Amino acid sequence: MNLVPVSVSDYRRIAERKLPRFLFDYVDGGAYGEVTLARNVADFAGISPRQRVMRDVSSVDTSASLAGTDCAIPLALAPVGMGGMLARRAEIQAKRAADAAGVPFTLSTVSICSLEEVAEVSDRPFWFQLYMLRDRGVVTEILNRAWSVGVRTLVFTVDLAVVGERYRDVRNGIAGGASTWGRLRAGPLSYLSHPRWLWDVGLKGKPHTFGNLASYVPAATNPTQYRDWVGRQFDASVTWKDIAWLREQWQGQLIIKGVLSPEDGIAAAQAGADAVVVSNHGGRQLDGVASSVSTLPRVREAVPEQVSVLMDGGVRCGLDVFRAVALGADGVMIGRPWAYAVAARGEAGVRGLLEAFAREMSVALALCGVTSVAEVSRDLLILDNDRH
Ligand code: HOC
Repeated sequence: MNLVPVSVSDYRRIAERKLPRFLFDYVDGGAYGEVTLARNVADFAGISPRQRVMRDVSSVDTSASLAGTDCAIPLALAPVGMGGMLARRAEIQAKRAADAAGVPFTLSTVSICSLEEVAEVSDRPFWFQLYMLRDRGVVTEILNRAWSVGVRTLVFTVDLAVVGERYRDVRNGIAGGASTWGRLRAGPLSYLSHPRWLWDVGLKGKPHTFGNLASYVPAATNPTQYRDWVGRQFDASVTWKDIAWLREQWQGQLIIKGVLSPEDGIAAAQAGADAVVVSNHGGRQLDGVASSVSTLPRVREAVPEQVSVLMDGGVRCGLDVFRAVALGADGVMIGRPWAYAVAARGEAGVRGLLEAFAREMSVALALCGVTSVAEVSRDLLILDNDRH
């Protein structure tokens, strides 16, 4: 099939063909029955834009500022764990594409490429995502490393005190038991059935390392050992007091990701967050919870005006970015879309995806009769309880 990808679902289809099953499922899957994963997408589709005509939309500007970073569209690439395995040094490819599109790239704690490697791509700053690890010394050291390579925006994930139960990962053996990695490395047949880059990824035959963690897990010989280490390090005792501690350690912008209730939005603001991300971790944590987009308006209403509100989960096109902004978001983050695109077509795929999002956002503004992001408001939507 020679599909020219134009939409996220196109990139997804190509990614599914190219990636080994366990890796595709890791990205594509959610928790339990994947109810929230589906809801995130479906709830966007239920939001109708209000078309307006004859309003001089000959010049449309999609630019915005997200937590202090100027962006060509109000969108940032979300952190994707093990994202670097989706293509050869995939996080580097995605960072290049994000630079070209003028949007921030967020590197995950559990990335394959390290902070230092990503910083070499360009002078354009990137965002860094961190979890609270039991070893606060490691947290402080990672923060210092991030700062010293130019990161000024920290995305701190708060919805992973424990890892959600993901049936696909359990079935595939990369969670909750037998190790796929061990099986994959076991013999020549399994070697041949997986793409070459998955094995060498520029590391000359060495196993994958989690770039940011390599020095803390020096004896690791395969990714399972990193996952085990990270699993043991997740601190389930963490509370908002720890965020106050973190606030003291980090002088840059602090974005708290994983808020799904107004009360938690308020608590994040009180702990010193500059921004919050309304998120259910892409439906990967507690299945059955509300979609991010349906929760967004209540969180926006609750948190003080000076705290930015972003959202992620279910954003699949530029029109969804428009919908989120109209519901009060300053912008969105996208995870799976860039993961599919980089797996499908590498850097060019992510560039193509981001160009499509920008075009679609621009069309949405124009056909709703406005020419800038600042003019986008709830009035440009028809919601269920509105009279048409
Ligand atoms: C034990 C390591 O955010 C995801 C990521 C990272 C999880 C790391 C688990 O898969 O949702």
